[in-house]
Amino acid sequence: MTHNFQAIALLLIVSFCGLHTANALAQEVSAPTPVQMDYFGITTPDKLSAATKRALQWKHLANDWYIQFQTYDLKGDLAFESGVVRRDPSAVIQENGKYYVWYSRSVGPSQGFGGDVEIDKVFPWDRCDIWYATSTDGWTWKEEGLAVPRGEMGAYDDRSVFTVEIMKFEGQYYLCYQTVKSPYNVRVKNQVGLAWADSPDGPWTKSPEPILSPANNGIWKGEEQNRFLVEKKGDFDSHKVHDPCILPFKGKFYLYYKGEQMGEEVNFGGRMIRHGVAIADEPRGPYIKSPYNPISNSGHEVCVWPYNGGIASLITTDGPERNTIQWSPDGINFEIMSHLRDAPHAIGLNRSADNEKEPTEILRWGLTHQYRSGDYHFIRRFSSHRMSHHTAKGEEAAK
Ligand code: AAL
Repeated sequence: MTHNFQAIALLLIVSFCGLHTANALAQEVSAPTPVQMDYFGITTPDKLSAATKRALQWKHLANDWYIQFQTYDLKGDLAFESGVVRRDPSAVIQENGKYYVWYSRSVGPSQGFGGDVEIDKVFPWDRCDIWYATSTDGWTWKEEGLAVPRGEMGAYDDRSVFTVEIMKFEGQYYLCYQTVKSPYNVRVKNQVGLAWADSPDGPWTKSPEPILSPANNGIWKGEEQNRFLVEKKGDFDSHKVHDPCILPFKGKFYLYYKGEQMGEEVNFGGRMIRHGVAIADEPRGPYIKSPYNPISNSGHEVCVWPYNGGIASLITTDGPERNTIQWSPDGINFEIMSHLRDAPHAIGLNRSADNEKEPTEILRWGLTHQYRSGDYHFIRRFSSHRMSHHTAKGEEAAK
């Protein structure tokens, strides 16, 4: 008797939920037009699967933002070198008849956070300095040496300077990069520093203070070195501001960055990483964070470029919108323009490209990094090509 009652109750609940869901979905889409039926290959217009209902709501995305990537080894000093970490290449700029790139460089293996963080190297990007290299063809690189070293003991950048980007503006060169102050424990806050020079070969003058810091409104729970224990998470960038990239835009300077939050969570099968922007009237700042932050709900390393009066952004690695290219008319409100199969990480764009030629021209080639092991990372080259149709081998010739 009890069992019967439970079974009937369950049946009622299930059928109510089923009906409710089916009705809700049915109300969301109107009947497909004959053109839609042909395009989506719909057989029975009154029997639409959930996937077909979603497809009927797709925005039409033209194919001119869709690309596929290949990656290659570099030659010369940037080829993989045992015992040396080279990673997070900046954009490539062309000066004095050569390409220039800056990157994070450190030596030796990392020990992680299990030992004494005062002595150990906790990450491959810990105890880094910023080095640079030049090349005439973008394939064979000559390491030129140190560009920006870590600061002196007690400075905001005394532990590591890394993940650098380059901007040239009115004859001046600007490097913006991540900074960490010792001790590098799991709760340490990361900031952004800036250095400037009259020549890409330096000498570089460092800003005495960071130009960007994490939001100060998260609250750690207890004293334990545990970055997941919080009373309050705070803003999307309450823990770290990473991957800075400054673009001149609409008469101002837009500093795009990745935020990490105190008490970071995992969502949509990846880390909960988002991007923000801070805007200044002058290249050296002060940079004021946009009240619209975060400006992405996905992504990892920042990869942004000007296009058609707005800003384009390649979103990789984390979040529901990973592997998309997005575009925004105002540098803040981004819409998805294409979904990609995959994308290289930590891209250094070729800023000497004609970025207005087509949406993804700036991605025809550039630099990226790859992990050889947990300890050693090296810089590689990528290229991309547009794909607007798919043919089998020999299919074109057979026409
Ligand atoms: C990268 C970047 C930042 C992080 C680390 C080095 O992918 O997001 O630079 O700090 O990893």
